[in-house]
Amino acid sequence: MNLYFSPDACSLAPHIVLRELALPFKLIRVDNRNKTTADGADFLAINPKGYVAALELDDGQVLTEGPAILQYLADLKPQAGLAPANGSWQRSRLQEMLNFISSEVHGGLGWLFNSELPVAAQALIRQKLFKRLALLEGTLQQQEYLLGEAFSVADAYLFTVLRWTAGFAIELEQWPALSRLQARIAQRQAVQAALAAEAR
Ligand SMILES: N[C@@H](CCC(=O)N[C@@H](CS)C(=O)NCC(=O)O)C(=O)O
Repeated sequence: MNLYFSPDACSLAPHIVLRELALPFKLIRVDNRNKTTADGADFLAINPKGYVAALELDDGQVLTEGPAILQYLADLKPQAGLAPANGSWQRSRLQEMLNFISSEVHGGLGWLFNSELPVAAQALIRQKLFKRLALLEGTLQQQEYLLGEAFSVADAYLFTVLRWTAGFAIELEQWPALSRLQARIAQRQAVQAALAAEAR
C-alpha cells in the first residue's frame, strides 16, 4: 500500500493508523501546491480530487476520504480493535463520530487556513467550531476516548485536526478533557513514529 501524504495534514490520521496496525506501507509525500509527488508523478493522475490523504492499494485502486480510509485500514486487522465490527451499532457510533470530526471540526478548522477569509467570517467559524469542541469536551469528561475506554481511529483523526489549533492561537487548554486526550495520544509510539517520519 502507498499512503500519499503532506506533512501535518489530515493524512496524518491514516498514517498513525497504519503504524498502530503495523501494516506494511510506503509513504509518498505530495507537494500540495503544485500537485506533484516526491517521486515526480502527477498527483492529480493518482487522485483527481487533488488532496491528501489517498491510499493506493496493491492492486492499483485508490481510496480517498479520511473516514473511509480509516475504516478500511481498521478492518484489515479487526483484532486490533481500532474500529467496532462492521454492521454493529457501535460501528454506526464510530461513523457518527468520524462524520462529526470531518464536517464540524476538520471542516471548520480547514476554513481558517484560508488567509483571504474576512475577519467577520473567521469569527463566525471560530464561534461554531468552539461549540463543537465543547460537545466533544462533554463526551470526554465522561470517558477516556471518543468511543469509550479504548483508542480508536476516531481518536487518531481528532488528534490530527486538533494539532492545527495551535496555528490559529486557539488554546486547547480551555477544554481540559480534550487537551488531556491530545496529550495522551501524543505519547503513543505510533504517533511519535508517524510525526518523526513526516518531519524527515
Ligand atoms: N474530504 C477530504 C478532505 C481532505 C483535505 O482537506 N485534505 C487537505 C489536507 S488536510 C489537502 O490536501 N488540501 C489540498 C487541496 O485541497 O488542494 C477528506 O476528508 O479526506
